[in-house]
Amino acid sequence: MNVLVTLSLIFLLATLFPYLFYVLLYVLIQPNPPALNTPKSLPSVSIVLPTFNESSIIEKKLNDLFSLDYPLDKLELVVIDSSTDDTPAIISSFFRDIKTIQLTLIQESERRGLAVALNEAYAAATHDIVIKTDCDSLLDPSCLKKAVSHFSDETVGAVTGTNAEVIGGSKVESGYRNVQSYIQLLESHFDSTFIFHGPFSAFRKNCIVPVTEDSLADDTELALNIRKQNFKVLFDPNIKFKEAAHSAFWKRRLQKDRRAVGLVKVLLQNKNLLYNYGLYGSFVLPFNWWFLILSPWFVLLSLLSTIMAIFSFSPPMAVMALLIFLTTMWLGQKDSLGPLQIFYSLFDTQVSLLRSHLLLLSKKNTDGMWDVDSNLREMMQ
Ligand SMILES: Nc1nc2c(ncn2[C@@H]2O[C@H](COP(=O)(O)OP(=O)(O)OP(=O)(O)O)[C@@H](O)[C@H]2O)c(=O)[nH]1
Ligand SMILES: [Mg+2]
Repeated sequence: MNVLVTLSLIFLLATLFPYLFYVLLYVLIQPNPPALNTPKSLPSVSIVLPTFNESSIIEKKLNDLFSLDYPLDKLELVVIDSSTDDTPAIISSFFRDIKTIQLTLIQESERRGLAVALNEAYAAATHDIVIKTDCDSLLDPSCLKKAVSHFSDETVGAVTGTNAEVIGGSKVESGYRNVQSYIQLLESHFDSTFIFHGPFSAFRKNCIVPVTEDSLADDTELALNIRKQNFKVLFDPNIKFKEAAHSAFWKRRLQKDRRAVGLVKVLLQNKNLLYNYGLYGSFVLPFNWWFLILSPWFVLLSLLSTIMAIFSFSPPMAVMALLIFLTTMWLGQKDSLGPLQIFYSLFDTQVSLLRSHLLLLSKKNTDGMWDVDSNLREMMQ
């Protein structure tokens, strides 16, 4: 067989191997979501909400928090706001006549980035369990009770949930989220999950340590720090939230590539955890290295060697193959690939990861501040 064809197959297999291995493990093990332990009484909870110019959706978010199935007098809302619009005024007026949820509104005189803001908000939270949520997400009313129930187990330090419905209906995002949920359930079954999600993460207050000030994956970094303190950090697919996302290729790059930079940075900064901390360091983290750091290069090498292999047989066929590839990509980002859509979702993830590597290599990653995506806010309305 042609060397290039062989190489192309090897790289393709190397890309798919961790996914196939996880599918096999999933079928063999059939992991269940972590069991819910009903607490004797519901504890008081602090909800941390960072806000930056969210005037278009903040009222919707506050109404969503008031719809949680939880005694509202046991909730404290800590808002850390860096807005230049009237977000804080809307929050103050919302709470003017409402006394059920206790409000702590911290206003920054200038924007210092999300991670810095969150460190301050976590320090201000007064209850033993702290929930972090984003403005541009909606929570299933049951998610707080479910998350709290996991903390009856003294070994649990943090809990996250799943994006069960993509606002705006992006199939690219929902395909990726489905795969991610299977991966996270398996990780949680073995030990702890790696990725934590901004729309809903729950932490044991006395485990919280400040995240790095330019972090672009604050939730994941905090969860990893909690795992380092030998607490389990769980994924429960029954804890559900909704978040908006795009399908269109270039619109997607704004949010997805930044998040990828954040995750890759957390992995690189914590290399020393590999092969420590039980199955977390010997199974969960190595596979995340494969998914997030090795796979994107295998995808690139696989594509290049395939095109070169076809070119070595027939140059016109190589051009044709390239056109077919580009058309498939174009259909994928339009959610029009039918049963093949899932492969495009995975490919899109690998594009983000590869771009994140290039950004990190060129030191062009950001200082922890970004423009809020107004299109996503419109979808949320
Ligand atoms: N206090 C504070 N909040 C921020 C800052 N940047 C973002 N936020 C808030 O943090 C939450 C998450 O920010 P997003 O912009 O939604 O981050 P994302 O979900 O990764 O990206 P997009 O939804 O694509 O914009 C939102 O509630 C924002 O309002 C900041 O610098 N300071
Ligand atoms: Mg967001």
